[in-house]
Amino acid sequence: MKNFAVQLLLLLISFLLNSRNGIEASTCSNSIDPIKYRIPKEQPYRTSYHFQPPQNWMNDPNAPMYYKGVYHLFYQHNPLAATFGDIIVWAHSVSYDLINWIHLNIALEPSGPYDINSCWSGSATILPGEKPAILYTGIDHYKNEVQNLAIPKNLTDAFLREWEKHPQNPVMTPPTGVEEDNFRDPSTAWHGKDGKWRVIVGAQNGDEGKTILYQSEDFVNWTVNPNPFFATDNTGVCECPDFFPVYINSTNGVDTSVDNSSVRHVLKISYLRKQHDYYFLGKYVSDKENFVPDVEFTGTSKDLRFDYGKFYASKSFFDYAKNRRILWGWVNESDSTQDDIEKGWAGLQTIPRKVWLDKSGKRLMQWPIEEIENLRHKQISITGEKLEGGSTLEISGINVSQVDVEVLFELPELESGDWLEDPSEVDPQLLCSKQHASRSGKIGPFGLLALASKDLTEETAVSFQIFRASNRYLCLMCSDQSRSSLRNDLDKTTYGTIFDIDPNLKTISLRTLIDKSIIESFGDGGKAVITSRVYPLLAIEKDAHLYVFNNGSQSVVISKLNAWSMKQAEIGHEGNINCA
Ligand code: DQQ
Repeated sequence: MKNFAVQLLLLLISFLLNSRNGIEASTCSNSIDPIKYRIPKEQPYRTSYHFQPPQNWMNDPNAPMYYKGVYHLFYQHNPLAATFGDIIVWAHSVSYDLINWIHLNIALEPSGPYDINSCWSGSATILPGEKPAILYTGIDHYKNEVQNLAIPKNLTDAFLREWEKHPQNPVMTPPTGVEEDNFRDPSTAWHGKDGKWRVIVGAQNGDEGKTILYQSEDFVNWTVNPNPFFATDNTGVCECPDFFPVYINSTNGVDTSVDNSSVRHVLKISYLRKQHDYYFLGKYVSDKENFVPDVEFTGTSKDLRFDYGKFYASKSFFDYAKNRRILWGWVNESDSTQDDIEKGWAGLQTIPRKVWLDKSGKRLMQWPIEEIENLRHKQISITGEKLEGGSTLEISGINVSQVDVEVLFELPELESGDWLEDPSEVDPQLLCSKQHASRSGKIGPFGLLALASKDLTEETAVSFQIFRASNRYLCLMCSDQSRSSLRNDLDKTTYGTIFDIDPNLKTISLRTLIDKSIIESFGDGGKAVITSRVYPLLAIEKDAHLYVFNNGSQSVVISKLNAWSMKQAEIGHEGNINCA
């Protein structure tokens, strides 16, 4: 009965959303026939407000864009199974607010010799005259990687449902010095001062990872630049490069083509060997057509990452409706392939994040988009509560298995923090995993115990610990999965990062978005982010608990805490992604 009501609601939503555009729902017209919808009934780990396909496998976010009032998200999808497959397609969903979605028909699927073995990742660019174009990687009939162009069939369709592949495909083939099976993931293009388009493509030659720059006047005929745009030794392939400007003095976003003295540039690389997304702040030297990072890649924990947890193949876009740059990232599962097959799905996207340059100019800041706050309903607040060393405080009265919690901790004198001899030698992930959050330091660890069972045999501790070193203070932020589940057959890697804090800091904030099996935590206003996947056995649904804790010997004060149960996002379906 309940299921029927939900289905009815989804149909109604889909109808209402479609009728806003005067468009009829399309039928199952694509040639790939997905298996019948078969998500099992019991789904304690399926999220309620994160983006997920109706079923089966999802990895990279592709070509996110805002176009004429509608947000688009395409994604790498195996329509046939909950595992990565031999044939990967571009699935497509649309939204008016980046939170509630309508799933549409598959947008790109193998069809020609240039993509017959899969349509891999790529990006969108909006060309003059408000014409979106997609560049994507095709796995061709030789299993080589080539770049292809697709444009919407009908620009008057607000959902841009159908895409036409260009007759000149492929528009880029592996150039000299690039391995034929390691040439992929074209970025969003930018327009140079000479009126030509530029785009970068990820590549590999032996151990060298690089991004290759192409130029074009018409977006169809592309010329390769002989020198790499950016290269790193001993890294292997650069996947999903993302290149964009950020304002020096504003949190607003800026269009990808802007290049003047008010901006700096960011290059993000997903290094396959590391399975992490690293970003570099630096200078775009347009006359040499290369990128010079402020700080070289070291391959250590000192390199800057968007997220120090599970997060990969991210992609940003400029949302000109709200003048902000938004970042999406793929969050893989931490359970087994067999679990994924049984669940009927695998892969999430993070809550879209606004990204901007920190005042220091040395790192990016990230924050969940404001629209997510529309899902907040029942609220619990605490102010001015002292947390003695060794104490915990339960946050109850709301549904804490899908919750948005913001805490501001008042700190004791930073001078009383633990001493760190040589911060440059610290591996924060190792430090977080060597000592469980139950260890006692001086200022911390303190933070949240998320998705915890009543008896605390299951808990994921998201914590801060303050350290002092000569002439500086630092905060270690950890997300400790070691006790996240009574199950042992899970990837329970503990994540961590360490960052400098202001010597006059009096308070530090932690915002955590918990949604069944994902915990996304934003430390110090978005300076450091850690995403974890957890699958508790006991701490599910009504049996999940949330605590604030302090294991430091010094007290901290909960200066302000607000936690909201989160409503379920509304998901509509149209097309064959959910038809059988
Ligand atoms: N995923 C895609 C590739 C990309 C990789 C294939 C990154 O295009 O390099 O699904 O996760």
